[in-house]
Amino acid sequence: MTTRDESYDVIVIGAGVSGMYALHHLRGMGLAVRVYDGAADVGGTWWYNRYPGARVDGPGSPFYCYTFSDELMQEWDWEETQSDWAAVLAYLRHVADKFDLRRDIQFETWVRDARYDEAAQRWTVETDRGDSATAPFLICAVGALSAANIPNIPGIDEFAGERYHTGRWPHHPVSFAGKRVAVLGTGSSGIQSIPEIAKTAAHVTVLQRTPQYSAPAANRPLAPQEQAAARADFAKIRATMLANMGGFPFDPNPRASLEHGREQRRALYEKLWQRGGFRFFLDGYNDVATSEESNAVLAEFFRDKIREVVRDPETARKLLPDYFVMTKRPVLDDGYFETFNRDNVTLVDLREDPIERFTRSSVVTRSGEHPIDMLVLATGFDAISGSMLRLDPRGRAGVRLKERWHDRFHNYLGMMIAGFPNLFMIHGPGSPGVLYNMPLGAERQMGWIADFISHLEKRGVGAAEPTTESETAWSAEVDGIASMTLFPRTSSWWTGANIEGKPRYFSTYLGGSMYYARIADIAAQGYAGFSFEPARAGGVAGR
Ligand code: N01
Repeated sequence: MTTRDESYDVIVIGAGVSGMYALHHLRGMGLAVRVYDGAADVGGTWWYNRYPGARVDGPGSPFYCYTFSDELMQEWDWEETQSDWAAVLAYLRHVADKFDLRRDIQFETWVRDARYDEAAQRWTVETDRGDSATAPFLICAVGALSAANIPNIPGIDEFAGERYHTGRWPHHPVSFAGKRVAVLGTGSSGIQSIPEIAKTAAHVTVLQRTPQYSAPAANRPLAPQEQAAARADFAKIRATMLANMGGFPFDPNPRASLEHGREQRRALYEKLWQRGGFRFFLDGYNDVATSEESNAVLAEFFRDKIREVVRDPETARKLLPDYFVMTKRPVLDDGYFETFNRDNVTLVDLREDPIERFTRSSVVTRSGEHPIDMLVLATGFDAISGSMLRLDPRGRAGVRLKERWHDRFHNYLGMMIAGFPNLFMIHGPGSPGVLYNMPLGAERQMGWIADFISHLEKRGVGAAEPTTESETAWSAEVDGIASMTLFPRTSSWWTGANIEGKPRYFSTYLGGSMYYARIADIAAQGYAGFSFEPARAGGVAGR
């Protein structure tokens, strides 16, 4: 075990998409940066989520990537429209090689403590390897979907068969052949993995608490001319991405549902369904997430599709969702509903037939016992705030983040927290995070953070943090935007409903690209809403 005690300008926690970019950007400013990550290599979420069927399930390649380097864009070939985890990880490894990132990243190292020293105006982190390091700035690139949710169900730890969580999938091959597998959870991860598992398993028992609106992923090879067109036009495409609400390369959809009658709407949905992909959710009508009536037409369209595909009417009935479409994270699938027509797949609706307990070799629901050899937990994450709370940094006066966030994830601009000076979050609560193109969002937030650090350096500021008043105003803005939509009205991981005891509110900034105009404006006002403390010794970066 190595023991070091070192000082840097910036410490970054996490070497996923955000942390890798943070390192590259800060290094370009001449700052000394140390990155820590618990995994053995770069990739973050893509390092861990390697379950069968794991693919990009948003608007896909070639736009789920960094945009900061034209050379990178020109040289990397994507093979499919919905890249699988291995392809995304290969890309991220290439980025690490190209920009020589690994020399400043310490892998297989878990940061177990981060605390602020008010006198020194520095953060100190301690790792499970016995290292400690200090820096005036701490950037938490800890992932919005990183802290696995392991349900607390009686007997679950007594189950003696193989057990895997999709977000912690093992690196050794997992065989389903001849096995009776139960999959708990039907979010994106469950819906991507169930059809794959069913191909070879002896039997799959799908344990569903909430049915999903899932659209065809329509993954296909990316034609060389599509890739070439994206490269040739990348500057223009990037400008479109920056302007788009979700950070994607499309123009805004101007069509409101009022323009069309019910049958016309269904005809448009049918056309979009045949094309498939994430744009199914975006290219119909722009008021689906705000108008109950518009939403209801799309919901019924989905339910009809499920009834058409699933042959057993009782199974189809259990698969019909009954909440507003899009108010849980939209899901894409490759033959999910068709899987229920296989003889080796059974659906258990946990709302009618709840789990009572696990035994060494089975899951017992109210209606009886289901013998199983393997349990796949596709139960998601303590999302958005969970990985920050797992880190649980200590700010001024040793106050823990868990105390500060016991009722709400108080923050300003989704990046900073009162009482935790010079600590920045990427994709934290209060930012567009999970509702924005995440690599692009990481670049844009990091650009703002870097400018802020330069500003502090130039002015001899030692500690900067938001005022609690500006946090309150930001909370009101986040809530105000969410309340104009149907999103907060559904129980989802977006609202914290999947984790017992978690504050229940829609914590993501739903204004999309508007957010970047807001934070630029705050910067232009001389960083309004922050309080500043002069540097005590050696300047802010201690250099
Ligand atoms: O997790 P989820 P996920 N008893 O929280 C159920 C992104 N992603 O890993 O809906 C019974 O969505 C839970 O039920 P309910 C994407 O943003 C991206 O699938 O809470 N059931 C739900 O069905 C996605 O949205 C990609 O009632 C329990 C499921 O488990 C996000 O990650 C791929 C339960 C969890 O679904 C999370 O997706 C995959 C319990 N105690 C994911 N606890 C790509 O782009 C939970 N559930 C590649």
